[in-house]
Amino acid sequence: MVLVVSEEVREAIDARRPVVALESTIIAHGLPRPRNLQVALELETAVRQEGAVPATIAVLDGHPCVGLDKEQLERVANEDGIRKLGHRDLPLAVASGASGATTVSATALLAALAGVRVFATGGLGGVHREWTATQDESADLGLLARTRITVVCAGVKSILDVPATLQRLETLGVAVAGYGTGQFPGFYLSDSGHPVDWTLDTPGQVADVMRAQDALDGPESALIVANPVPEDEQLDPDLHARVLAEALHACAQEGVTGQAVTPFLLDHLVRHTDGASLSANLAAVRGNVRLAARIAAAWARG
Ligand code: PSU
Ligand code: MN
Repeated sequence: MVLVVSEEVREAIDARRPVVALESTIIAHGLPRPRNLQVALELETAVRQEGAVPATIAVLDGHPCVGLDKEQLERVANEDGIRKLGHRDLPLAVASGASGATTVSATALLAALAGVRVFATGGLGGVHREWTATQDESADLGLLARTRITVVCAGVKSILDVPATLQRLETLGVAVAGYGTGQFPGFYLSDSGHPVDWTLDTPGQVADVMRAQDALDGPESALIVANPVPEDEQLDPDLHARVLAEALHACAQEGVTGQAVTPFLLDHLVRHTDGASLSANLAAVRGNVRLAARIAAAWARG
């Protein structure tokens, strides 16, 4: 097996103790330095406070690592030229000895291979606006359609076409439930304005759905637990609408495409909201990480 699983994570998996996978693209490409390293450490601490073991995932020198020590986290946060790796990039990075941060798609795949069932992130990738022209749909969606993982997120990034993304998830057969809400969350915003068909209210209920997924023995698809950022920590909706429109305009003007689109838009929002988008993003991720740890505990209790 090419995976390098840290001793702590390996022991927790073997003993069926709760483990939460964390992605690294948000650290390397989604948050500004030096805040990104503090956040990476803070998220790991939050998982531990809830009684679970954090397993941050990245590829270092061609090794897909599940569970990073502090030095490895520092590399992800600070190394210049660290790549952004979707799942399709993994064999290329492994064979060439490259280092890169893993997106939701690559993290979910590596977590599932390692035997980690619960994963927390900020917002999923999805269908971009103007997708009919650009064909830009995050590989996150296709991967979640064929990977048995539970991903806790604050919905999909609001820079995307949210209704088109929800439709794609339906078409792909990926289960989606709001956590404590009948509305799909809007990443920086508590409510995207679009409803969900299912609501779950406790970690135990989420674990029951995971067990039902396994019992049904259907396609190896994921479960998305959409957990809203608390309303008092969300980005002001008017500010969000205004700055997002500017960001999308700037992205088109500068001809940004492909993998660079998401980091460009997130960075634009941080700089033009005086950091308010960063605060909302962090509040969302923190809440997701804590909920994921509680779900992992309910799952481990069997
Ligand atoms: N959530 C965040 N910040 C991020 C991302 C998610 O709060 O930076 C990353 C995730 O790794 C996600 C990726 O998989 O953005 C999507 O990128 P793309 O649209 O290029 O697939
Ligand atoms: Mn994309």
